[in-house]
Amino acid sequence: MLEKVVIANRGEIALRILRACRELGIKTVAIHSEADRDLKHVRLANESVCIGPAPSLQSYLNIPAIISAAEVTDAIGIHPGYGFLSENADFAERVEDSGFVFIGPKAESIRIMGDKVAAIEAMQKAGVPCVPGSDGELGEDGDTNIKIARKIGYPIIIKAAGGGGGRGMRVVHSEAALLNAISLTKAEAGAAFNNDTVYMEKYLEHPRHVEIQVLSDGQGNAIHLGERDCSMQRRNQKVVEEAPAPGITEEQRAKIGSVCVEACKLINYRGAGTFEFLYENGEFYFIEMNTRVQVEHPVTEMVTGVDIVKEQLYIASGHPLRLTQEDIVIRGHAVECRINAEHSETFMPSPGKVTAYHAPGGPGIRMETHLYSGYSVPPHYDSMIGKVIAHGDNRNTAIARMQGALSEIVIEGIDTNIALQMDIMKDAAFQAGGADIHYLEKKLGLA
Ligand code: MV4
Repeated sequence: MLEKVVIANRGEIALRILRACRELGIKTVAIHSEADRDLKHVRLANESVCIGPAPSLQSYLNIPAIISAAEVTDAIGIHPGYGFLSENADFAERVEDSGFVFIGPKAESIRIMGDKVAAIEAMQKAGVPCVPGSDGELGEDGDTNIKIARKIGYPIIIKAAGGGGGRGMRVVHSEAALLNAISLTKAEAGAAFNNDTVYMEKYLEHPRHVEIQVLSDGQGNAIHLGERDCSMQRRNQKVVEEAPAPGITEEQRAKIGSVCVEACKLINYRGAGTFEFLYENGEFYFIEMNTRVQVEHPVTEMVTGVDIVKEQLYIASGHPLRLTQEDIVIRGHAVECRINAEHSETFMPSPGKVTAYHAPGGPGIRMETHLYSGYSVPPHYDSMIGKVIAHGDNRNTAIARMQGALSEIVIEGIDTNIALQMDIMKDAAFQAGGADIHYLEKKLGLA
């Protein structure tokens, strides 16, 4: 097992990683920016290293500073968490080249999955169902692209190969708009990702976002931990996630799960990963693979009893997978509400001093946050300050427990989205289950 790990992240996920390391007897090094000296995990870590000023580019994205921190503390591994450098193949490569263990996939896997055209090609080869599309990048010839779009059928969506997470996409409803849309999307992709490669897919108009969690040891063993429904989102930011996905049957779960497991074995994937699907009319369509632990991993942990971060650490230390597919049984239902420091109407970030904080509790309630009374939320980073997760024997119990937990939380001194979360929990469409990815934006009047 890894003796000492650098936690190359901040906030709630840094605390989550620290807790998993602590449980395994792994020493922890908290790297932090000058603005994050007072983060909870920095106080709890065995060692801490200030790696630079507040701006992310000079701290959490500063590769030499992070690797230097690992050197001066004589660490063995580096855990990137999510966001920041977690899906940066160059970082993974430089970590490994510097003699440290990158707690995640091999750089090559990150690189392939970061190129959405290569990712889709790899998945098609592995028999993973994908969205009907251009089967590769679009060329320069307009007539060819018009023919491809005709074959797919409008509406289509043009996507940047270097994009993902909603960046660099454009929906096209008619042939007349196609060629201009392609050149616009290419120009935007070139500017944003330094890669103007684009591809085309059939645009699914009312899909749900259902994703499959996998664990794969890179030694031939892989399992899936079921699915999560992440359709409650606003501007490509997930707001509520849940497991299992309402309405997905055991048979569907076993089928799509085993397809993802076989794909992991084929590409020799190492670590935790998530296959992102659009789900519409009973069918799954692969769109992207995430090569990191995700914000919403706790809902899967609550229904399977698996500690995903601990499994990441075991896999990174070279252990073959400790779990078999037979070990994975989905029990009950879990819902996660993300808690953001944001204004309830404008959604503008609301940093500042938390003058009072009281955690929720009770059966099935889990609060993942680095907040404490007196902590000041800095303005430099993402506005998510925590997640409430509620587990119950069934979905209704999980929701009822979530409503209770949301009513107990006290966060004074800053604005939060707790009122919005309460509103969603009592929304009829949410309670019915199976709302599509556009539902919340329509409810908020953004569509
Ligand atoms: C799509 C789609 C509809 N049809 N692809 C958004 C981010 C990235 N995960 C891909 N996304 C989408 N791809 C096809 N062919 C709709 C979306 C989409 C979306 C997907 C999942 C969750 C939220 C979303 C919000 C807007 C658009």
